Amino acid sequence: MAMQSKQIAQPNLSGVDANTDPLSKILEILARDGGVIVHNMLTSDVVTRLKNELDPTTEATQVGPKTEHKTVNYFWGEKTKRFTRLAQRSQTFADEVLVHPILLGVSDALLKPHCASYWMNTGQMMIVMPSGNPQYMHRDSDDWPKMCSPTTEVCQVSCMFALSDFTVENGATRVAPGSHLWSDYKREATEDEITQAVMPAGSGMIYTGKVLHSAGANKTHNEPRYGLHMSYIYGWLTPEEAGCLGVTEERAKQLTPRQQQLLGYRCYDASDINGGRLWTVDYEDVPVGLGWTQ
Ligand SMILES: O=C(O)CCC(=O)C(=O)O
Ligand SMILES: [Fe+2]
Repeated sequence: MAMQSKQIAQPNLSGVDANTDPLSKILEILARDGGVIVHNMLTSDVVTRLKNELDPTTEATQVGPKTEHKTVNYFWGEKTKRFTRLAQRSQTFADEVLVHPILLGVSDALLKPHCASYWMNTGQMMIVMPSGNPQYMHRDSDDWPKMCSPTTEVCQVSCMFALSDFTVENGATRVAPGSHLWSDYKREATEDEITQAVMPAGSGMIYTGKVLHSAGANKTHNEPRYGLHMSYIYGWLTPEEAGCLGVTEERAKQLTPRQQQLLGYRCYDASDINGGRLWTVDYEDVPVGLGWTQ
């Protein structure tokens, strides 16, 4: 009789379908696992348009960090291309990703109870090139240490979109499901607690800022892994990306009020919840202060 190999329980990320599963199911899995794969979030036409519109920047972007910064560069990934300003560079990003109804639905449910409005944290291409090492496991909300502990509310909703198939070999995002619920955030995940967000292009792995994850290793010789990270935070938190500085006023005027608001072309008005009005120009809402006529 063949010897039975030792079975190690593998954690798994659940998968749902954007077209058939309700938001409540996504929220249920997010509460339990901290991450969920949602298939068919983007059609193949949208994926193609995104890649085409971003292609000139992808080509022009160097691999790895651009300047010296010990801690940032450790995080960046020596073989990873990163760039932002996606709403400036791609209409498809502005229309199909920034205001994706499922991401807004999840953000309405998890962020809105704690702020008057939420805005973009960053829209960022994360392209792991062949022979890229794995990134270290982290929680995205560690950007704001006071906001990332076992007892803090979720302050960040993120999605890693696959713009090419994500495979074990090409560096699909590694995730430790359930790590958002740990009582000790200093504890590191063991290998048997980590799974990978293996998914076809067009799927997205929605996760909160409290779950441990990282880019995987790209062990292929010639297959870049195209990831597009999109995230939202409370409107009173400082985002990673200076959204409105990455989008010119001229370009912003072509976008919808909702897109403008998410990018920081609107003030944060908390007067209805006993807060102040932040992010103003001449103490007015941004378009008024800037003298926009539309
Ligand atoms: O590229 C990935 O799969 C994840 C990268 C990541 O987690 C990050 O840069 O915050
Ligand atoms: Fe991350």
